[in-house]
Amino acid sequence: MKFGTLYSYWGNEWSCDYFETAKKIAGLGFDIMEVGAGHLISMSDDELANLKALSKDLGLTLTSNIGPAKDKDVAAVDEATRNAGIQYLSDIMKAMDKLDSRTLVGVQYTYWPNDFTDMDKPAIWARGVESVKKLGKVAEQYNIEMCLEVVNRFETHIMNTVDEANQFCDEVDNKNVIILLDTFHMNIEEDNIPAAIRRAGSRLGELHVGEGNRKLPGEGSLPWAEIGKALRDINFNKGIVMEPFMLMGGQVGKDIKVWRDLSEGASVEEMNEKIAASLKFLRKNFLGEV
Ligand SMILES: [Mn+2]
Repeated sequence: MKFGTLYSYWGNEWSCDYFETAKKIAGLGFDIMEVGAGHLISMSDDELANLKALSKDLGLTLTSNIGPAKDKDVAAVDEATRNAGIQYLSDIMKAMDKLDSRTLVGVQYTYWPNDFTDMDKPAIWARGVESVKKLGKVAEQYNIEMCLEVVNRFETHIMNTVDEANQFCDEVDNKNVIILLDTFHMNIEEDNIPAAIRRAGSRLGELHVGEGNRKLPGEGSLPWAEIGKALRDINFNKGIVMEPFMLMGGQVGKDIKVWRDLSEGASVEEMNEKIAASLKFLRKNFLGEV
């Protein structure tokens, strides 16, 4: 298993200096930096090549995370919107190839967050499957795994459980289209988190980790030792990526709905200490040392 974090831990906007952040993340002992996939298409070929080179030097793997906006919804009723979504995600995968980022995660089967104005789930689902079939071909071409993220009921009505994700992937039927599970979302929707991980099995392409309130693993009450046991049972050897959201304000605070300071006034040094302690905690639990 490799361990990583989303780039946005230290800020409250969906942006950062990836070069500085990569050094910080590697310095804390992580193996993976998860970047905002949407940022990649506005980076020049030189920037992508430089970030690729830096990440190789640091020993960091880069994964890419996307929740497309409504005007790029691959499951939209409107064909032009669906095509715009397919084009957008294809452009992202092209940029990921230049960066040598081989894992695309997020709500790629529709848009995020959903506003629940269209409640025809079967029709949205069917259009999503058709579009993701096309995207799967692009993913194959670039040797990328698309990991469809299962999110909770407040963010989408399309895919809330691992069983729905397995069904969706069965219908897409492409080995490059697999699943991302996230402990924060599973805590809301699944009966049993370790059992859900076992049901994803070899289709689990990445795991997002965070407590039920999106604080760092180890700061809450999710069953981390049992989650680690389930991961070892399925021989999981891919990315475990933290998505901690503790700071108020900005677009992140608004999108994630952080209405109080979950960091409890932590300084940058204390933020670094907290995430390093969480990484140590996760390695211990997931690698079976407890
Ligand atoms: Mn997530």
